[in-house]
Amino acid sequence: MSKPSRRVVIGAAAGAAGLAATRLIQKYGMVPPDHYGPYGIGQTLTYASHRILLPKQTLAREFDRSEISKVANVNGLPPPTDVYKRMVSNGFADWRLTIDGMVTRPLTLSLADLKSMPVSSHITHQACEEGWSFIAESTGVQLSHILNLAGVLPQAKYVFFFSIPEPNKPLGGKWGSLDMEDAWHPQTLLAYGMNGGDLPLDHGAPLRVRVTRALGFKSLKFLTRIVATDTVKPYGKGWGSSSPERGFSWYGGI
Ligand SMILES: Nc1nc2c(c(=O)[nH]1)N[C@H]1C(S)=C(S)[C@@H](COP(=O)(O)O)O[C@H]1N2
Ligand SMILES: [Mo]
Repeated sequence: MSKPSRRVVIGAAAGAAGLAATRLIQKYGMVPPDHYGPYGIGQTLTYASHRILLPKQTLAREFDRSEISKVANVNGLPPPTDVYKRMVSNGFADWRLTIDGMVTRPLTLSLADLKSMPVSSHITHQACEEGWSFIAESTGVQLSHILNLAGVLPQAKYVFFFSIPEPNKPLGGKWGSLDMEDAWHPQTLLAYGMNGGDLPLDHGAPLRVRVTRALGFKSLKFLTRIVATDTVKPYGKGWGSSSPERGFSWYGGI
């Protein structure tokens, strides 16, 4: 039998080290849902090292009002549906947000309900993986407030978000999820306002999530439903969001 080449030996050693790291990471629940997706071990190492090494609940930098960008780019237009157009034409009076899954008190909230809750806002930087970014003020309700109202069970591991349906999209529209660290993070908002006005249609009206420590794609727009769950499996390919199914990662942390 010929000796295995140097490359094979190094490859095998790296593979074994990767496997050992994966086991350890699995033990501590640090495997991102798209570990088995196109990004594999790389995503696991990024996610696990962020969650292990970075202090919990660090705040993203906040800016001064004078630093708000003159232009805010848009990625992802409103659902091109009659249902959405009708919602727009009556000021989203019929729009509802449902919160269910692993909660003790499922909720159905109107925009007025959300606006009557304690207001939270921040001026932060939002960056898209496509290479542009802007600074904007987001105003809304802390997601943690809603999670407390709904009584999220301690076993929940993820909070899923679903956008208002669009035709011809898997699961009827964009969807995604946050782990509990990002979900409970004090800057994570359910935002209905931007730069002092209502959230513009293009930026996700009537409600979007704003996640300050992640790339823009984690900040799902046009929300309609929030689900607390301990498993990513029932949704799509089980990679935690529609993004890894389109070639992006799940985590997106920066
Ligand atoms: N429903 C929905 N949410 C979405 C998107 C989308 O296409 N549909 N695009 C995402 C991406 S890639 C980015 S960068 C941000 C852009 O937010 P903005 O349009 O307010 O700048 O929204 C995210 N949320
Ligand atoms: Mo993006």
